[in-house]
Amino acid sequence: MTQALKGVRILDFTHVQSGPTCTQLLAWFGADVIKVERPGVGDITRGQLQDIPKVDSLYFTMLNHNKRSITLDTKNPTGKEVLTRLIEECDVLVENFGPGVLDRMGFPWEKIHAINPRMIVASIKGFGPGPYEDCKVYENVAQCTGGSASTTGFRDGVPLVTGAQIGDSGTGLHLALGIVAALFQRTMTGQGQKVTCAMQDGVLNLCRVKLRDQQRLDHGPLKEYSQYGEGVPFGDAVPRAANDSGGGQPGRILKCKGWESDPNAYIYFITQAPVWEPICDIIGEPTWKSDPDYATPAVRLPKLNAIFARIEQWTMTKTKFEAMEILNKYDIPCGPILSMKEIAEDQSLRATGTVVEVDHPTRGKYLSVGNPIKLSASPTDVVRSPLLGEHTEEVLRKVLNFSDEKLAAIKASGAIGQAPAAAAE
Ligand code: CAO
Repeated sequence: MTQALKGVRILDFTHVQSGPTCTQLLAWFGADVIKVERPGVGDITRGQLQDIPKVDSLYFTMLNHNKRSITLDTKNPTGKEVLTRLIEECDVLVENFGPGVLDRMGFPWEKIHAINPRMIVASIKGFGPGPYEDCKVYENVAQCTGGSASTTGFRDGVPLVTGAQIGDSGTGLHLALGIVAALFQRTMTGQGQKVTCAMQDGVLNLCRVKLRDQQRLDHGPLKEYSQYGEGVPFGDAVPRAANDSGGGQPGRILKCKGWESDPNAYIYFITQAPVWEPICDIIGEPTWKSDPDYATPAVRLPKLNAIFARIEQWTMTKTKFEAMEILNKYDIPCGPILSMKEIAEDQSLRATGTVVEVDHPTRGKYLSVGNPIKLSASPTDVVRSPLLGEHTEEVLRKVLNFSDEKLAAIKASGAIGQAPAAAAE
């Protein structure tokens, strides 16, 4: 079986998290991803958050599977020649450098387009054109500027960032879609194009329901938010709504049996209108089915706190898994709060390849997230991340067809640094 992006060659100038997320996805769909790293240094994450001395960090390995690594100093004149040849041979250049870096390197879009008119140049920046376009950005900055932080947390507390990396991995995912769209368009036009995605824009795209609520505020209070039932007036901006679903189907995180000692003994419970009657039966309030004060979604909205408190009396008598099993029999949408430990041990996630065990020559075995997007005719086999410069010679010989003499001259120029680390497999 072949893979969806087989034959597509990616020149990968990404680093840290946002860009590598994108190119890892492309590699998982079968693209040949050639990651370019600075000789002797590499992606900064190789050495960050190291849990084992001198071994590529999990931060790096978990974002760079299925890629090849070459070392190349693109500020070195010979390095620029090699880069020019790589641009000729590749289909897509992906980068998430700080603003202006590619231009300073001597490879603005116009030049790349002139070298290879079919090349797609895909970039992540913190902000799009405007007052902040020159700013460097990391995950939490994007969460704050994209609307997520102001709407996350408790009403009386400070804004909160979320553990889901919506700024980095979220934007990488957006960029990957832009790249495949541009590749598809190229099949008809024969031309490359620029693909850009700003982290602020990516986060906002994921926070669109809050922009929806911002506009609904102009027409009255947000009745799905618990503060409505509490009689707390709304201000002029969407408030933080804690664990309220805030949507058409009210939901909350509720305690389950064992919550006193287990920080994750909770369940998310949604009171979807079509299953209101079974909910009433299960929690022991059958009269709520016909009681005009409870029978319709609209009359329940001001009483959400009291309703969820009553449901919680029931969930506290069950473990989160028992509650899930009972509720699902009646199609009541709910989900246990799963810890990372529980997810790591979940055999069904292993079976689907969503969680994979990978072997690495210097690290040994570790767990990673596999491809969350499953294509029936393009399976993903997760391959360990490359060592720094592991494929430099291989790429220069086989992709660029450089001779021994040419390779020796490049080595002598210092453009590819020291001899690449050998894989001890
Ligand atoms: N050879 C020679 N030089 C190289 C090179 C190579 N192979 N690869 C990179 N470099 C140089 C660049 O030319 C640049 O040098 P100059 O500043 O002199 O032009 C430098 O290394 C990289 O600069 P940078 O601004 O990208 O890196 P940084 O560590 O200062 O900033 C970051 C990191 C992430 C804040 C910045 O890249 C950024 O804002 N990126 C866009 C937004 C983004 O993706 N953020 C998410 C990161 S994940 O949390």
